[in-house]
Amino acid sequence: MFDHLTERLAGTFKKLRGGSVLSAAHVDDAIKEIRRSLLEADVHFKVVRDVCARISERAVGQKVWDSLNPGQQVVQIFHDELVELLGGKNQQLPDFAGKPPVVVLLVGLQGSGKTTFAAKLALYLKKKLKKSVGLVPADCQRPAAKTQLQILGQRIDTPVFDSALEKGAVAVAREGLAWAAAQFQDVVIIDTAGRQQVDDELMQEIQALNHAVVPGFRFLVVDAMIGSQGLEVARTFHERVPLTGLVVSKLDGDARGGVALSAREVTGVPIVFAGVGEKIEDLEAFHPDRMASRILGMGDVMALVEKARESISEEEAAESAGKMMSGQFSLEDFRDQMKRLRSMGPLEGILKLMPGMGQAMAQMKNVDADKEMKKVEAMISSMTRQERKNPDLLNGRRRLRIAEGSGTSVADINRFIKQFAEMQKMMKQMSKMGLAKGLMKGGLKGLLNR
Ligand SMILES: Nc1nc2c(ncn2[C@@H]2O[C@H](COP(=O)(O)OP(=O)(O)OP(=O)(O)O)[C@@H](O)[C@H]2O)c(=O)[nH]1
Ligand SMILES: [Mg+2]
Repeated sequence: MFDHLTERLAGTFKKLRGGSVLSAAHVDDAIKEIRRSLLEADVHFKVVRDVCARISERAVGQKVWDSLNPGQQVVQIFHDELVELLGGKNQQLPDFAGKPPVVVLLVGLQGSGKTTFAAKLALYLKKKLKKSVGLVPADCQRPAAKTQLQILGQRIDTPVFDSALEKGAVAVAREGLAWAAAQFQDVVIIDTAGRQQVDDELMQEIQALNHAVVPGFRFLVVDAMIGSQGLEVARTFHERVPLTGLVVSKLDGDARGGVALSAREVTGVPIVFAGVGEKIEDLEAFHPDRMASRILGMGDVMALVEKARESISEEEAAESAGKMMSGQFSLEDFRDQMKRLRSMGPLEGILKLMPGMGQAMAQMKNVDADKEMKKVEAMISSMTRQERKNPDLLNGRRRLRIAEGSGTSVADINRFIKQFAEMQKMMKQMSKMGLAKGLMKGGLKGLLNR
């Protein structure tokens, strides 16, 4: 998601340089690209207009900070603006507290991922919040929906109400609520029917449901692929049943996910969860900060750390993330990291998360990444310890020796060293932009201990 935007912005900001005050020309140049990219990412044009206006207002006339060039500064401003737009830095997940059973009503268009999310949420509530959960199929349009939920419920060992679908959604929901209360469940999740488009009949049904069961939480599930029409969908649902949260599903796909920005902006309610796959475990808390960083081509360092945590020890993960962020990442660290990466699974997915790699990947489309990695490993292994610590030592003679030792060419080595230097630079920039501080200040530790 957002990959194209990332590439586009990286290109633009490379062009922006110099000057001690941000000029309107600097900013305009960047904004033009940002506008185009956001539109291409399916962000609704009104949202695009607003955010671009906000950025230029904040940016023009600002003094360029000592450590940043104008391009980076516009990125920083845009980053902050995007984080705000997506919900701010300190967004918290709902606690699902209240007088039991707390009712969660799920609404959304057909195929948006409601039923899947019902099961995902149930699993999350059970595992993370230690709640007892009941599922109520109230989709009376499509009888198969009940079976679908029953199968999912069985898989996560969660009771599913045996709805009498012929009675209609409102009666089913009422009975389901009574059933959950009788079983002393903490939370009851009601899965509703979808429609291909927002139509009045559907809206009346969910309004009636809303009155009948008085949900504490009303979530709209939107498919990341819906495009800019997502804005209207979100607006309409929100007008009929005031939403308390948004869930964006299918963020694992190719969709650029601009709908996240649009729906959030038009409803003002937080995006709480992200669906990232078809499996019941594929649910994540929505992180505005992460998403914004990703948009700006900084890579998704947090996700990388999380992924790393699964396959390496916590100390190792913390250490290498710390080094990365402080810009003291040596070739030796890089080689160690690569070995670990290879044990983590499909390389492409991992590389996408690394700062600056989005662009590199685009150039690498036809390259066998695993073969390349082995080559790089061989190169690093043929260097002396000192060379690995300080690549500046690598003069022509040394490069020739390494090429011979690793079965590669001097050109290969030159290219790799250049790429590595760029990666290091990118990491340093990221840490300057404050990302490192936030990460190290508890963020990382908290993440690792979760
Ligand atoms: N890749 C991916 N697929 C998803 C995700 N969430 C749901 N799906 C798939 O999307 C399709 C529709 O999901 P459902 O949960 O049945 O959607 P729904 O909103 O309940 O659909 P209706 O009940 O027909 O309105 C299914 O094939 C799901 O496996 C996700 O986060 N990622
Ligand atoms: Mg369904």
